[in-house]
Amino acid sequence: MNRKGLVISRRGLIGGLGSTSALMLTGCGESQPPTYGNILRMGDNLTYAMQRTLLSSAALVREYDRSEITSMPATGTYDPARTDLGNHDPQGGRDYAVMRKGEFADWRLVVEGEVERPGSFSLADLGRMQRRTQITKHSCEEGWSAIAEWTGVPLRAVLEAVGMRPSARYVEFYTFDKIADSLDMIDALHPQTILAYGMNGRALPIGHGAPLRLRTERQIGYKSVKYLRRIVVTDRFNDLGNIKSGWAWYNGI
Ligand SMILES: Nc1nc2c(c(=O)[nH]1)N[C@H]1C(S)=C(S)[C@@H](COP(=O)(O)O)O[C@H]1N2
Ligand SMILES: [Mo]
Repeated sequence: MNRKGLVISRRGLIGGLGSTSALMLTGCGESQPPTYGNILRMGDNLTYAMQRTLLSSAALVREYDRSEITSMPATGTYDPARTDLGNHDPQGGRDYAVMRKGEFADWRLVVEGEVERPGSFSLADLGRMQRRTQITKHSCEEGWSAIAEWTGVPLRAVLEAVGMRPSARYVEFYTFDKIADSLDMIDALHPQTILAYGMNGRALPIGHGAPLRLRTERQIGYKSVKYLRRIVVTDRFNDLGNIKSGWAWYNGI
């Protein structure tokens, strides 16, 4: 479904429920995204308020059957070591090349910030934690979508392992390319938000974000950040670049 269709159908829904303002008030704690007030990001306001008000924060996206899995292109950065792709980061690219050579045995996911026990996790560490497999549809802002099976550890389990402080409000994701992004706690703790190390029953391929990527199933494709290396829990919202470049911080589907 395209964004326009989505907005129209939600308007229709609101009309059916009565007054928009009454509806907004019921969800007031969560009705404004952190980008509120940025005129370029007024769309965030609308979609965030609508989704947070109309959907329960625990609502699951649809999961599919194995038989419905489709092919999926590897897009954006599909190899952080390649210097000719968008979002290339020279140091990240070099680090990535070294770790890939060692089949990611030396790769660690660093988790720090507003947590009691900052630390790092190897792939083996993550593999020993709670595991979730889900077959979901990925929708890219460029208009394509694909269905794939993802296996990984719920982000919630990793955050619980390091012990979030009461001040924790956002989770930031840093990668081997220039991409960085963040989630609020509603999406970070959602049961289908996982750190995936497997795709379609095999190790996550390089093109799709090896060794570890985020799956943010309730938002558009670019929020499923690939090539993770560091997670920072913060007590405030930071614009990590996407908003400055004109991409919505919140883009629910
Ligand atoms: N680190 C990183 N993550 C990224 C991107 C990227 O270029 N770099 N592209 C995003 C976009 S726009 C999409 S649609 C998906 C594509 O995932 P895929 O390559 O597995 O299809 O990854 C997202 N995550
Ligand atoms: Mo995308």
